[in-house]
Order: sequence, then C-alpha cells, then structure tokens
Amino acid sequence: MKTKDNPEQARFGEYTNSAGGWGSVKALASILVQEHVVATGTRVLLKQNKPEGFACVSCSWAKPADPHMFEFCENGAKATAWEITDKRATPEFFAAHTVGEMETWNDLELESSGRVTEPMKYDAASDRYLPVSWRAAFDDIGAQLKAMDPKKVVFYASGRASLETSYMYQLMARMYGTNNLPDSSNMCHESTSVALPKTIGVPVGTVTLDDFEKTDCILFFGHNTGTNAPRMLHPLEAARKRGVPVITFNPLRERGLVSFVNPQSPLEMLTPARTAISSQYLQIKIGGDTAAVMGMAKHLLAMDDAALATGGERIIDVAFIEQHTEGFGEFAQAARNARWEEIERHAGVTRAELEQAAETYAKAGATMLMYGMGITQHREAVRTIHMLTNLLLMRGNIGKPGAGICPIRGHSNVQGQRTVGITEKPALVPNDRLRELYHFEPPMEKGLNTVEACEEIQRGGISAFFMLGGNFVRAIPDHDQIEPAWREIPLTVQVVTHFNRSCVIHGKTSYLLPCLGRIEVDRQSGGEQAVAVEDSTGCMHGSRGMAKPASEHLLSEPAIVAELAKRLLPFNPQVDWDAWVADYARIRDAIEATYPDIFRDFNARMWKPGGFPRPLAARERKWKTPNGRANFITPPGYEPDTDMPADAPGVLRLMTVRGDSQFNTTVYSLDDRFRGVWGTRRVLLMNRRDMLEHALEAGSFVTAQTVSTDGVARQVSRLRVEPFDIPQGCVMGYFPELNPLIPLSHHALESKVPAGKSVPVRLIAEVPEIAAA
Ligand SMILES: Nc1nc2c(c(=O)[nH]1)N[C@H]1C(S)=C(S)[C@@H](COP(=O)(O)OP(=O)(O)OC[C@H]3O[C@@H](n4cnc5c(=O)[nH]c(N)nc54)[C@H](O)[C@@H]3O)O[C@H]1N2
Ligand SMILES: Nc1nc2c(c(=O)[nH]1)N[C@H]1C(S)=C(S)[C@@H](COP(=O)(O)OP(=O)(O)OC[C@H]3O[C@@H](n4cnc5c(=O)[nH]c(N)nc54)[C@H](O)[C@@H]3O)O[C@H]1N2
Ligand SMILES: [Mo]
Repeated sequence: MKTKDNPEQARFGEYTNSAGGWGSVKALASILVQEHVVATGTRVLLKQNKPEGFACVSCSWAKPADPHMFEFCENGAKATAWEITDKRATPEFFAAHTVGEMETWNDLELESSGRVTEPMKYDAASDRYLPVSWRAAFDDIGAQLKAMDPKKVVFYASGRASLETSYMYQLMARMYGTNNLPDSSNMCHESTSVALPKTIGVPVGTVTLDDFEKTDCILFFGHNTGTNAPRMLHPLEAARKRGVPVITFNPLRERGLVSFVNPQSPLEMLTPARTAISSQYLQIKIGGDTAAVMGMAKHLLAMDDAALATGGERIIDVAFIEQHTEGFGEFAQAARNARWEEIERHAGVTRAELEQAAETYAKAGATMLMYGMGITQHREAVRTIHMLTNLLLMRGNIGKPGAGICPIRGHSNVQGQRTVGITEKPALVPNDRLRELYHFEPPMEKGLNTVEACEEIQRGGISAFFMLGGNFVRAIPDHDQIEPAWREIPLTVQVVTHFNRSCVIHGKTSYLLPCLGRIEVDRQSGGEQAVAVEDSTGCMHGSRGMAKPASEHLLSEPAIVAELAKRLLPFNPQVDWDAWVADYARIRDAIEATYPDIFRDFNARMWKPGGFPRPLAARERKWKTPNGRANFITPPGYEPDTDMPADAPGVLRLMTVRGDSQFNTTVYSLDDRFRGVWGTRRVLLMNRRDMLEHALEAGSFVTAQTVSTDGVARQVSRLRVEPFDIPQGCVMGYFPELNPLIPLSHHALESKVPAGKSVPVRLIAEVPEIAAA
C-alpha cells in the first residue's frame, strides 16, 4: 500500500458509479488484505451490529432489530479491519524510531505501525518511547495528578469509549475535583446540544429507524452519507423506492446522495439498477442554509396565504402552532420581509429551486430532517439549527410518526458519553444523585470545553492533559499555533489503540496506555464482559467483543480508569472500583441508579434487538423548554458566517471534510473514491470558473492562506488544485491536513464547535519548479 503522499503522482477522474455496489465489495476485500486479516476479518464481520455481536466502532448510525446478513458497510468493515489488524507497534518498533523521526510521518504512516502492545513512556534522553510497567505508569501518573490543581487538569474523551467507561471516567474526574471534561462532541454536534434544548427541549434527535418506514418526505442537509454513515443508505433507499422525495442541500454533489447500488442485494449487484437517492439536489453555497430555509419558509407562507384566500387546505399546521409553539408571529414576519435577492445571493441557489423544494415539502405528510457537520461546524451553526427546526415546526413535524429532526452523530458512542455525564457543564449533570450515591461534593463551576482547553493550553495554564482515546492534537484547529504550547504541558497521557500524531507531539512527560478495542474479547475476573453504547437515534445496544486481543499486555478501558482512580482519589467505601471492573453489570447498575428514567432495567434490556430507546419528551410533544412550548427562533440575519473579511475579492470559502478512506484522523488510504481522487490528500477541489479567475489549471499547485484579522499568518502549501462540481466561491479540502488554516477563534458562537467550514482563504499559485522539488 502507498503511504507517502505525493500529490504530483495522484490521479483524478469523475467517479460515475454509484455508492455501494461492486466498488464497495472491492474496497472491503482490499482492506482485509491490507491489514492481513482476511480469515478472521470475515468471521468477525458477520457479528458486526448483530444482536449478541459487537457494535461497529465506526459511525453511530442506528442498528436495526432485524439485521441483514452483512449488517455493515464498506467503511464499518475498514474500521473493523483497522482494529483487528495484525500489525503491531511493539517496543522493538519504538526502539527503531526516534520521535523526531516520526514527526515527519503523515497520519497514515503513523497509524500503519499498528496496535500499541505495551504501556510506553517518553524518554527525552533518547527521544524514544520506552516500555514501562503498568504499575509504574499508574503510580507515577497518579502521584503527579494528585500534586496538581484539578482545575488545571483536562480529561478529554473521544466518542468511542463505552457507556460504562465514560461513566467511570466522569465520576473519577468529578471526585478528583474538575468539570474539565471536553469530548469530541465539542468539535462535532455540540451545536445541536445547544440549539435543540431551546427549540424543542431535548439535546438529541427525535427520529428512530421506524420513522423511515412512515415518513413522506426527507430533507437532507450537510452530511456525506455514502462515506460517513453508509448504513443509512439502506433505509433511505427503501424510502425512495416507496416514492418518498429526498431533498438534499449540499454544496458538493456527493456520490452517495446521488445514487446507490445496494451491495446487500444480489439482484442490484448483477443489474445496473441504481436507486436515485435525491429527488432534488440544491447545490447551495457553503454557509447558505439559513437563507435557503428562509426562502422555503417564505414560499410556504405565500402558499398558505393563497390557500386562505381560496379556501384551500392550509399549508401551515395552524392547530399545532397554536397549541404547542411560541414565536411564530415574529418568525413569519421575518420570512415575509425577507427579500428574494438577498436569499438567492446568500443561498447560492435560485428562487425557483427553493420554491420547488417548498412545494414538495408542502405536499408531504410526515417529514424528517437530517443533518451533519455541514450544519454544525459553522460560526452560525446554532442559528442554522434553529432555522431547520422552524421549518419542521411550521408543518407540525416534531412528535409524530415519520417526522422529526435527526442530527447524524459521529463517533459510535459520542451521544452516549454525554448521556452518562461526560460534559464540562455542571448544569447537565445530576449532581444531587452523584452526591447521594457517592457521598462527595461534585465541583460546580463550569469546566473547559475543547476550544477553551486550547486557549488555556496556549496561555500555559494546563498542568496535565489526559486523553481517553482520540487524537486531540490532530483533530483541533490551528495546529501551528497550538502545537508549540502543547509541548510545554507538564504531563500528557493517552489511552490508545494506535500510535498517532498526539503521541508524537507530546507533553514534557508522556505516557501511552494501550487498551483493548471494543471488538476484542474483554475477560475480567468475573468472566467475559460486554459493554453498551447509544446510537444516533437514542437507542442503547449491548456489544460483546469476539476477536483475540492484539496483545496480552492490554488493559480494558474500565480497568485503566479504575487503576488510576484508585491512586488518584482518597478511599471511598461508596465506590468499589475493583468490583466494577470484575463485572461491568455493576457499572450499569450504577448508571441506572444515577439515571433511572433513561436506563431502567439496563442490564436486561441492553440485548434487545434494535436497542432500547431513551425516553424523549419531544417525541410525545412535551416540551422541556423554559416556557414549556416548542419555540420558533427568528435568525438575526444570514451573515456573516465568519468575522473575517470573507467577501473581499479573490477570497474563497473553504470547507474541510472527510474522504472515503478515513475515520477522522485515522487515514486508511490516500484515496477518496467517490470524489474521484486517488493517491493524495493534499488537494483542493474548486469550481472551474474560480480556477480560470485565479489563472489555475488542473494540476496547478497553490499555497492556501487564511484571510484572518488577528495578524497571525496561517498557511498550508503544496496543495494540488483540481476542478470539481462545487459552487463558485467555494473550495473543498481534507481534514485534518488543512486544520492549520482554521483559527481557533473561528468557532460556532454559542456552542464553540471549531468551524471547519466557511474558512475564508486566498490561494497563491506556486512556481512549478518549487512545487516539483
Ligand atoms: N467512514 C467514516 N465515517 C465517519 C467518520 C469518518 O471520518 N469516516 N467520522 C464520523 C464523525 S466523528 C462524524 S462527526 C461524521 C461526519 O460526517 P459528515 O457530517 O458527513 O462530515 P463531513 O465529512 O465534514 O462532511 C460534511 C458534509 O457537509 C457538506 N457541507 C459543507 N458545508 C456545508 C454547508 O454550509 N451547508 C450544507 N448544507 N452542507 C455543507 C459537505 O459537502 C459534506 O457533504 O461521520 C462519522 N462517520
Ligand atoms: N477541520 C476539521 N477538524 C475536525 C473536523 C472536521 O470536519 N474538520 N471534525 C471534528 C470531529 S466531528 C471530530 S468527532 C473530531 C475527532 O477527534 P477525535 O475523536 O479526537 O479523533 P479520532 O481521529 O476519531 O481518534 C482516532 C484515534 O483514536 C484511538 N482509538 C481508536 N479506537 C480506540 C478505542 O477503542 N479506545 C481508545 N482509547 N482509543 C481508540 C486511536 O489511537 C486513533 O488514533 O475531529 C474534529 N476536527
Ligand atoms: Mo464527529
């Protein structure tokens, strides 16, 4: 496999096949070969997302009660192969490479070293990671943390760790004395968690898999489903086959949202029958969603006026609005006042297109609205999510079968981590219950989220940074500004499966604690253990590992948290960490005792096929908002989506997205098949007219520079330019390679999610000789 990224040698071409189909089968076979796990991989994959099997470690999409024989997708299979790979980063591997040397490696090269097999500690004298015993590691980490001010210690979590681990982790942090519990959702759907409680009184989506069978219309915003939640293509395909319209809003023509061949269907595989996934595709401008939805709302009101005048059927659900909502009058006024020229300019699509979308929506009964990072990672993300909810509320589309809002979450348990207390906001924690159960005083001041933690690191105010999974240093924005400060942190500790960039850019003292993955057998003194996760639709699932652990030295994540907690915290007879680790059912009992409404009969119900749903008031039209009603929230305007000079001549709007062969910072290969990119990630996809205006040709090389106002120069050079079907003024590139371009201050206003989209950049053509050198 090619791991060096030479954009000069990359290939490009339009991928005209559908998502899924033989392309998927081929990609699946090649990842099993690449990770040397053809036989085990095939056996393991048959248990993926099955009752009594394991929950996929890739995305968080719902797992059906009656699974297909292969209830996984190409990308879920890649994530599985990556975890059960036979490649190992052993002490011999670490002896052979200095950390300085590995700094020059890309993400693919770093993680291709395989699974970390033993605990390691950084040795400055040799610039290498050296093996260390578990006991010595825990003793030293515990002693160092104990001597620190808990307010200066951060406990980060990436969204993969189970409900059990996450519960123990937040409890340990709080008993130690801090709410510094940022997690990956701070970079992801935190905008949802901030926006929805104000409008519909719940922090999560209201749609379940059942709703797909009952829906009459699907509105789809800013999510690349073919790559990032491919299993969702099955219910989408089924809905399309029933004639349900799917209206997509996305600047890019994403292959998976255009058409799909079901790789689970022998008939479709042998005949060229593809399902067209989108019935209408609106290629809006990056950041154009609020304006687009305002246009739809305006037309709905115009149609409603006409219906009123002619005695036709109303378009607006008047009874629902009167009985359940507040704020409609002001919102309707804003929509009536909105000017089409403004809407078209900001949305980047025509009035006719928006009217067509509104008419389809107006004709449909129950309607669902799905969205992803194309919405949440913007400066104005919270405003936009309010706007999406307004659109649903206008026609009473919350709290009835086949209708609702569906934020498509990222990591496989990111939603669940929040549910069991991983949050920096004490108001979201059942502190009374914790006090009662564990006889301690939980810290009440707000902790640091991701952006605030980065700010504090830059100020030199963080003594230790503990990472439960993930690749924090690589996932955050503004690498060139933050990495130097990160290296000054006295202690960094990473619970990992794979070696990654956050191991290379490390604190003064640095430990790597290798853990079992979810697919591996987890044997404790009480026998083989299972864990649970919450999917994107609020359903909880059991998950039992089945693969042989990558090394005999690995500990489970609950065991790692417990060992640390025992050293860090004074003895507390209310928490028997060892008993919890011996039998995870006891952790689930503790979770149930803390959250009795959500986790009733947790141990019994976790194996229910399809998972058990958490109760959600909004599904029953009960509104847990401050005023007890569902709220229309009128956006203050459409712009700006940045506080930087985005509209200056020559400035383009950059979005940083995932390719088809990565899971966040884990890069499986350098290809992005659906977008027709083979062999590089150092690329910018542009509109042809923008290329002409910039005097660039396909294959030209540029340096991208952020147009910021803070006086800091941010740039990434040696990026290859290629034409793509993307609106003028917009440009696409890959996360995390382009993260140095994103100022830390460019984040969603209320939720502080770093804004990976709508980054204003200028492109400077590189002289060919230099680029080739
Ligand atoms: N295979 C695989 N699966 C994954 C992941 C992975 O890396 N690989 N990551 C997981 C995680 S943590 C997450 S959060 C999800 C992420 O899944 P996505 O939400 O799909 O994330 P992105 O890759 O950022 O893609 C953003 C999409 O929004 C569109 N977009 C960008 N800007 C705008 C805009 O202003 N408006 C609109 N309407 N659309 C816009 C882009 O064209 C793109 O289609 O996937 C999860 N699943
Ligand atoms: N510019 C830009 N930046 C972004 C985004 C974007 O779209 N654009 N997306 C953001 C989003 S949505 C997210 S969620 C973040 C992702 O941020 P993170 O969640 O921090 O990063 P990941 O890349 O998912 O983490 C990968 C690492 O997790 C570890 N790992 C894998 N499995 C396990 C396990 O079972 N246990 C443990 N302990 N470790 C494990 C491996 O060592 C692997 O290297 O990035 C964010 N950053
Ligand atoms: Mo995410």
